[in-house]
Amino acid sequence: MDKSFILNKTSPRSSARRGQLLTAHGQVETPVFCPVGSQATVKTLTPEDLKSVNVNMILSNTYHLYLRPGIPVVKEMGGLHKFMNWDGVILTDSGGYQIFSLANLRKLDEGGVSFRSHIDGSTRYITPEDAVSFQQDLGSDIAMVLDECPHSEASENEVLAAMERTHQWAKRCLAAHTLKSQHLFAIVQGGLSPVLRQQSAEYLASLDFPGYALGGLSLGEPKDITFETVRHTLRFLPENKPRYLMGVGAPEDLLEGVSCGVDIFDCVLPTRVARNGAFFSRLGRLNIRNASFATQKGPVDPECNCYTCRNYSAAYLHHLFRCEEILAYRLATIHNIAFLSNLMQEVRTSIEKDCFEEFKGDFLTRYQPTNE
Ligand code: PRF
Repeated sequence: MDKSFILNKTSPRSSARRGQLLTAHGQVETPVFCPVGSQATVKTLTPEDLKSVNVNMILSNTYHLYLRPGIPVVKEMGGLHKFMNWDGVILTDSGGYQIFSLANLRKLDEGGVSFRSHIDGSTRYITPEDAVSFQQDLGSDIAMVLDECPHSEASENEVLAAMERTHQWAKRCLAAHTLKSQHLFAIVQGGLSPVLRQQSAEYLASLDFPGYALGGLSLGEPKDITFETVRHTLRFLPENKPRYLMGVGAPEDLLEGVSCGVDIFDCVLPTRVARNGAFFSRLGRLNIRNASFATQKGPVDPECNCYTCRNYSAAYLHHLFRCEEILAYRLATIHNIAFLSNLMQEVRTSIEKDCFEEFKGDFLTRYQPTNE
């Protein structure tokens, strides 16, 4: 698997790109949104559910699987695809970000990072070489380097130190990586500093990874700064390699990311908000718990053709949520993933037809974003 990406075309009036990701478990049409299955499951959905809404790539998390059930268990079960009965594409995050967001008592040194498990408090130590070896054992199609994502209030010196450590670790990850059927992607850091972002992108580009992620964004900074940073950083990354914006998944942000030239996105947002009763629609998020849905005979989203909207009234979904019935979470998740899958399909078609900018403009005219 030496080539990981075919770039078919770039939009004439923005940087939006249409491409294909090539992996050991098939081809993925880009731009693509990847649902998150941290614990080897996209919460409440089976692989058949995912396929029925045209999802063929998911993200899983090395950090979660390392703590439970443990990497050796997944390896013994024949790898992550077999373990979870998913024969589509799997991208695994390295654990870098999760150690910084979930684990306790982190301590970094040049060698790696020590932390206390958020599950049982046990002390662990992971090196960049471990992160690669774990992902090789999982057998994911795309693996990520171990990185340090500085927190949003970090000083310029802390952001610089995290970037330099991320560069050293990226080099070590690349040297440790031997699995030919897996692509190892680098992660650009550098906070919100244009100088550091350029430096990080140029350094990692010089190491010639098969793909590049933008980390350290969507951590609560204003949206215009996020996308200014994305646009700036992408100028220093190779055209012909896939670009992945980590942790972005609101519909309006996917459109902005695509227009900057991003090919891959992932986020827990659509599945997480579904379990709170928020249904995506072309007008924005609708909360099914709202009393206005109590006797609505039609579907929650009349413009949607997903399994949930074809078969269940808004009134029934409202009832399930009010009773905290388990089916509620599954039906809402199916809808939100179908919504994003359809949105990205329309994005791809519009890029092919040279009308992505019009599509984006029309979508944003109607869509009322939720501020979180
Ligand atoms: N690094 C890694 N995973 C991530 C991030 C990061 O910076 C982010 C930040 N938005 C989400 N997921 N390894």
